[in-house]
Amino acid sequence: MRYLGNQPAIQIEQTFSRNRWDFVVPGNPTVDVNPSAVNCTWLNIATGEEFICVDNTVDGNIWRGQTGSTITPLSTTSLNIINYDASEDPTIGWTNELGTLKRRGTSGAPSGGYYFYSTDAQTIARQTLDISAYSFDVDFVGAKIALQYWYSGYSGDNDGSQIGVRFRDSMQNVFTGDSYSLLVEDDTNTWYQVPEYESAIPVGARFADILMKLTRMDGVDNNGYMDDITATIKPVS
Ligand SMILES: [Ca+2]
Ligand SMILES: [Ca+2]
Ligand SMILES: [Ca+2]
Repeated sequence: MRYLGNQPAIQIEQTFSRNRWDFVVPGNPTVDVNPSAVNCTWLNIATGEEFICVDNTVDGNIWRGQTGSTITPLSTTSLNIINYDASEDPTIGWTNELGTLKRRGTSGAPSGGYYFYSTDAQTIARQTLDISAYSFDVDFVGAKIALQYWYSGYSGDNDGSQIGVRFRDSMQNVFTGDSYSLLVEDDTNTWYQVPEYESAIPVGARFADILMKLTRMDGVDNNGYMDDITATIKPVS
């Protein structure tokens, strides 16, 4: 490259004039930039993409990029977990990773006629959810997954249950380890809903493995009863 006088400096001055953009940053805007007015502009100097603020609601501002991308507050979205078909068959939608997931009928289940249990020392069953629809939020804004379920147990033992998650990339390659909620168990033959177990979704994640984990501590049956598992995508706040 040849440098003639101060031409390169002038060129940079003209290209990245701060009179033209309100924000000049090597990255995309986020929903908590909180510009003073709509129509504030943003230049991502890493990609060259320009953005304009179309809504400056505090911590919920919306930006539109020149390539059509939109940075907007992620609304909470429930994912479809296939665990309650008409028969609540544990072989539908779930893949055993350890042991064998089974069902047991009871009038006391939180919903339907059955809940999950097993007869193994430990059972882990997986259901893989496609979260690629949230890739923009996952990669540029920040998103988390919240898992919840109902649990119960047998009064004569300490068997318990956990809900977990691991993430996969676009090729379904696993690229994070498993993480689980704390083990819970019941001695009153009552059904309780666990608090939501939240996990940040790492950049690049396109699939989430939802993991049911039942652990036997006593007896022959694995009485870490589980039912009504839900998964929700939420914005990181
Ligand atoms: Ca049920
Ligand atoms: Ca118990
Ligand atoms: Ca048991």
